[in-house]
Amino acid sequence: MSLTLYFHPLSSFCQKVLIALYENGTPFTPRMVDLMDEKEAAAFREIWPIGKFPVLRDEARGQLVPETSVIIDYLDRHYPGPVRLIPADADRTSRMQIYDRVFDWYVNQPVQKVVFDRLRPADHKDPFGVDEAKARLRSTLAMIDRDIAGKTWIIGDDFTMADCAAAPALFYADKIIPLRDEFMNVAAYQKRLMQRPSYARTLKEAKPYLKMFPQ
Ligand SMILES: N[C@@H](CCC(=O)N[C@@H](CS)C(=O)NCC(=O)O)C(=O)O
Repeated sequence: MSLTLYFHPLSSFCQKVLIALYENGTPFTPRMVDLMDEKEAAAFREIWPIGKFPVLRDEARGQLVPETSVIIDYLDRHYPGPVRLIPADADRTSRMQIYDRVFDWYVNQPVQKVVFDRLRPADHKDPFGVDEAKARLRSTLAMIDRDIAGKTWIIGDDFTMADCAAAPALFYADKIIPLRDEFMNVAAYQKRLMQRPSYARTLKEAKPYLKMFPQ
């Protein structure tokens, strides 16, 4: 098999790419990496010195592809399937890209800040940074709540890369700011995402690891 994905099932960014792969039934070899294990983390840094996953290796084309949005774009170009996650129309692509970044940087990133702070030693906590992250998350969710009203997926009727980014980001955001309490439209969107077979499968595979999520 040409494609290998370095990933962990619990990681929201890795889930974004798994959804894309499952949407199109793209064959790949899953290579699980435990970044908590020093040896595995060091070996992974030999492959990608930035040390963040997921990373896709394509033996057939001799390419190493890091960064979720780049990976999904790469898959769309070189391993296209029935579901085109990058719209053909340039204006729709721009809207999709905006939301892809919104979910990565203004939902997923603040969620990571809050979650990773829970793992820090007691004398290295960053309560100010956590409050900032929660404020950022809340204002972003308010914007999404307005924008998703009346739509099925984030840019309309078609499921795109931005929805791949949204699914895990909102799943974890809900654990920090319960969506149904404040953001009804986002909560309904998140429910649709959970029912999407590609994400339902991703979540099922993550389930055995969910106990590692710091509450
Ligand atoms: N911009 C990156 C973000 C990837 C990312 O933050 N991955 C997390 C896991 S969800 C990670 O590798 N964290 C480990 C670390 O920061 O050392 C992408 O889109 O691929």
